[in-house]
Amino acid sequence: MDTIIKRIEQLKKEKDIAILAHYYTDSRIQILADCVGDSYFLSKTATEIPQKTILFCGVTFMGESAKLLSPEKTILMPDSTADCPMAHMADIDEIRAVREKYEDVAVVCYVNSTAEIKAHSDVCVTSANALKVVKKLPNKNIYFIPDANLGRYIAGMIPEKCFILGDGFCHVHTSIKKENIQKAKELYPEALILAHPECTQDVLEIADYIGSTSGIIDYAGKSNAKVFIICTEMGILHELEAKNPDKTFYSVGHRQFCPHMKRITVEQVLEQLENADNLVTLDEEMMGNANKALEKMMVMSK
Ligand code: CIZ
Ligand code: SF4
Repeated sequence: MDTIIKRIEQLKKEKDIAILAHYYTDSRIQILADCVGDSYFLSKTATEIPQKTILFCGVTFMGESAKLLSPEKTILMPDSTADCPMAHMADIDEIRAVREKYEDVAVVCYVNSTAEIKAHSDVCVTSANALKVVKKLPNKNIYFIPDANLGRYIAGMIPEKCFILGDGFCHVHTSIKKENIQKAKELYPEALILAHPECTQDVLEIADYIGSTSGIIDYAGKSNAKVFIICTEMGILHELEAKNPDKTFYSVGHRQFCPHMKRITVEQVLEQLENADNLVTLDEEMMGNANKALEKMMVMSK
């Protein structure tokens, strides 16, 4: 493994390639990355760093978002089969049907979606800015896709709007069960429960804090509590433990890991640095439309 890591370091320098990795990737990937973060932060970082070529260790929709925000850069993916099922859980015909049925509707699309779905939406949101963006929309009706759990959570905080929810879900976050959290809480009564809004409603109801991956990391860092039950993908424990050596973090089930993110291996990272042949490419017209939805989000989330 040491020789592989040395070769990766050498190739990165030689070819001037930056490695970005999502919090949900294997900790071995996070260690060798130049930057680790959530999908939106990483896409923004891709626009800001000087390197013209980026190796994005994440699932397809994350690489697509990086390409949308940095069309002039080369975005490489270590594993073209690492794809997020939820990103596909919205249907273009269904979007058209909703637009026909409701006069005053905004199609709001969570960034965990394909570029094609983004291109058919009015505005994108992240879990961190969804509340702010949707509140500002002039429309009475909100078609929220693809994640029903995030949509329901946001809808609960904006009672003046009428939400039509998509039926997408993340199988990792929905596998986190309230009963298992309660069992963990019996063992560690002083623990705070920190949950991602992709979790089911009953889990969110018992959470002490609900937020994005970055939100959870910030909250745990600032909190006076010493023990936490973490209700999101367990790759985040790497960053939480590194930043808070005096605190303890528990996950609640063996299925709390994303098999798609975990497909990415150190060997694939090396292979992509050597061959640089798995590029993210997107149709120009689709890019233009998807970008409009992303740019609208940036303006509205200020
Ligand atoms: O569930 C995911 O894949 C998340 C939260 C991704 C991200 O960073 O937005
Ligand atoms: Fe998709 Fe869920 Fe994996 Fe995130 S954790 S990439 S939403 S399957």
